[in-house]
Amino acid sequence: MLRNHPPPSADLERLRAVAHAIRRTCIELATGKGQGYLGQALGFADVMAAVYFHELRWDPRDLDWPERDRFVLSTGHYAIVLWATLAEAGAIPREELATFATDDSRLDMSTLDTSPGVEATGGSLGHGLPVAVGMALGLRLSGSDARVFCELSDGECQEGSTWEAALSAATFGLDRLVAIVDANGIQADGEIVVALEPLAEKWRAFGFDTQEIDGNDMAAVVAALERARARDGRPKAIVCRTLPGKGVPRLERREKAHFIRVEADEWGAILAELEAERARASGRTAQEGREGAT
Ligand SMILES: Cc1ncc(C[n+]2csc(CCOP(=O)(O)OP(=O)(O)O)c2C)c(N)n1
Repeated sequence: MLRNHPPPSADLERLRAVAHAIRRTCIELATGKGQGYLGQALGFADVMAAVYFHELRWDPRDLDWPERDRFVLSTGHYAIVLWATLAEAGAIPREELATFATDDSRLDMSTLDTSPGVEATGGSLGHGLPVAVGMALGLRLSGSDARVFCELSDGECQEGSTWEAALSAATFGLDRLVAIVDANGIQADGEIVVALEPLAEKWRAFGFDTQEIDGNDMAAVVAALERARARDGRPKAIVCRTLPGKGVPRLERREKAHFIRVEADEWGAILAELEAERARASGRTAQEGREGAT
């Protein structure tokens, strides 16, 4: 029951299994279209699993529940990972995934105002944090204790509007606001073109209580989310270093991972690599557990 917040302790293995299922669905969705924004979705799947299955106060059966925490997906083109996450939680029917990116579907390549579980559309980059700041202020003014989580990309940290919103968040002491930056090191044509580093230092300088973590390490993601619960008058930022294509070695090595298009017969190999990697990672975790016990 996800309304009961927070669970007493993180079940990391369960969250890793959820992240794996999210990745598998993302690949299936991209396979159906022969292409998609898959690299960043695979990279961000661990964070999505931890946010939706551990941290967020929400009800998959009632996405408009007024007391829900808000999750703003600022990068609309990450939609595929949101659809996969919502389907995993039962918030959208799995059959509906078959409509992905077809005319009149609620589930498009980017978020729509008609899409389920979308607090704000995000196709035009740099708007998510400003909207999230407004939401956090509005919720506080109305006496709500709901929190606002805002995903944003490293590319969006090149937008002035992001930093204007950050200044406001700190000025207004929005400590129920958590900016989750997917620092995956890429933007449209490959590597980041306008220097961002040291990125965490920038968030700190703007008044955010900032953590910098490996966003593909489930234990680190859960610990950071839990630490970000502190009511200390400061907005929170979690800079997540993630690997585009995570979980599929041939995609992890790919130079251009922003938009992935492969030959029709390669999708099967991509899914097979995901399953093999998961088996390897589970084996490693079990081995570490045994060694830890001795
Ligand atoms: C304001 C705005 N400018 C440009 C674009 C076009 N655009 C879409 S995705 C993208 C790449 C941005 O990089 P990042 O946000 O880091 O995303 P990633 O490559 O990790 O998916 C760009 C420039 C846009 N959607 N909105």
